[in-house]
Amino acid sequence: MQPQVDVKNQVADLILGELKHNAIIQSSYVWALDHGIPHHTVIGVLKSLEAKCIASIEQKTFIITELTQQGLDVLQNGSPEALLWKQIGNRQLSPAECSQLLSHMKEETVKAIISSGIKLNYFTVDKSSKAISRKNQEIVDAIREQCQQVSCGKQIDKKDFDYLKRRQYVVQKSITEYLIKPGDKISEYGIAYDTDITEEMLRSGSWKTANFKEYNFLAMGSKILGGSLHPLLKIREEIRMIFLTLGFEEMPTNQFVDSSFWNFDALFQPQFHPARDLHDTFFIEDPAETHAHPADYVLQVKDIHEKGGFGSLGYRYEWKEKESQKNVLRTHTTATSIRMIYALAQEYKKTGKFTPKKYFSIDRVFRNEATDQTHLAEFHQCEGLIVDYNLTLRDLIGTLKSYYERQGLENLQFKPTYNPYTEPSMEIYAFHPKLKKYVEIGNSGMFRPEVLKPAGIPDGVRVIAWGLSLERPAMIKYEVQDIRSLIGPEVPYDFIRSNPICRINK
Ligand code: FB9
Repeated sequence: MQPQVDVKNQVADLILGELKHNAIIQSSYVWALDHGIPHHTVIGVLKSLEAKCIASIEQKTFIITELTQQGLDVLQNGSPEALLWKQIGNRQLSPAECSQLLSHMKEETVKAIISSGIKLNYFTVDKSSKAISRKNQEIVDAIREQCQQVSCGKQIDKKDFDYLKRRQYVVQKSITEYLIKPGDKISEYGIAYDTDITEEMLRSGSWKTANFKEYNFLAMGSKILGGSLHPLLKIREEIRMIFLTLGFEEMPTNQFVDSSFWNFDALFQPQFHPARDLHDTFFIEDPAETHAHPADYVLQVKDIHEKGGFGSLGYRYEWKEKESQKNVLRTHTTATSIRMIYALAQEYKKTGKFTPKKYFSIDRVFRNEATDQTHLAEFHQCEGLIVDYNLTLRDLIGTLKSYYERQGLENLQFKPTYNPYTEPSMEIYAFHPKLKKYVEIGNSGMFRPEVLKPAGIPDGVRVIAWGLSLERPAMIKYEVQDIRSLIGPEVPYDFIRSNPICRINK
């Protein structure tokens, strides 16, 4: 194994040799690929050459698209739909037999593959027996062909590309690279200077002919680096202070895994809602289920979904307790909000006294979404809620004005929207002075009786709530275009070290 110093010197020699002839290297990333040297090694050498003014570098960012391991499997073996089509042959198989053929996959995944294969005209389903068979004796594996095109760097239709991203066959990465030019002192590279006068030099007198590097009185001392707060943590502290100043109590949200009961069912989100699908939610394999839910609450929730009540018609479908027991990575901190609301109702049941409350939470939530410039599979949700008697939409709007003005946002505009657990629901907009345009700054609503009544909240008590993220304000505040330059393994250290303190209302 060659010592690191030798490798770095060799890389430096190669780079400077090229600079002395071509005067510029456009892309450190391409140069590293052409020379078979890890890009991070080249960057390390460039930083060292830049510090000595031997090279001058300019940072650039670009996006590359690659196949994931699943995408490479599809490229090698074909899409799951095409594999199932091959294995079915001329038989008619039940969904359970198809699951056996794809036994390494989860039941939900096989279901999704069958439905996708039907859409692609690979399969046909017998209406009475539900048996699955081939629709055509020949098929074109379109998903595999699209993966092939992506792997060759070819553009494909955006709709197809987004579908490959949703299936997690392709991933886009933001690459930070450097344009390299000769530095002011490139001519000094390679000259061996004596930098210290040693005892041996003084005794032997060799100091008289030594080649000392001239003393640079203007040299800055090496930067003393202390710790730096990540911009998200700065924004989080600002938002936390706003809630605390407004008299809100922080909820205990340190629970990333929750049951579907708390994350969806107790919030009146029907079990057939697409957001509960595998493509939108991360399901936990182990432990896969939670069974400890309050029995009477489960019955109340079952009833409200199936038959309605309290003036609601419900969704009139067969609600399955098994579905509510599946563990998920929570998709919103509202899973904790409903737990807090339920606890208040339990306290009321015990004491006959209801205590109004103001709660907030700021914590990570997870959604099985394709990542792109503005979305990751996880983000931070900030949520505020007030539980009190006779709250109205006017109280919600007034509370939102009090909250957002502390974020420097005024003249709020509201647009009706839909949330399964609130009615009415409103998207919130404000004119952003820096961006000079209206920006969506959150979502809000009044909790429905179908959520509050099964939880045991007494008549007359209502809940108003709203939510926003940390990432969006942080991206606007720190002028970040790509969210992957704000969070994740590709965030440059300098970005974290150099960003200013955060005054969220400035
Ligand atoms: O944060 C968002 N926008 C925002 C917020 C502050 C801000 O400050 C600037 C410095 C001045 C700027 C922008 N949004 C919510 C709106 C959009 O960015 C949206 O496209 C993305 N949303 C996220 C969810 O996306 C999957 C932001 C996130 C979000 C959305 C809704 C809620 C929470 C977070 C909620 C809720 C809710 C509703 C009713 C009851 C309880 C909770």
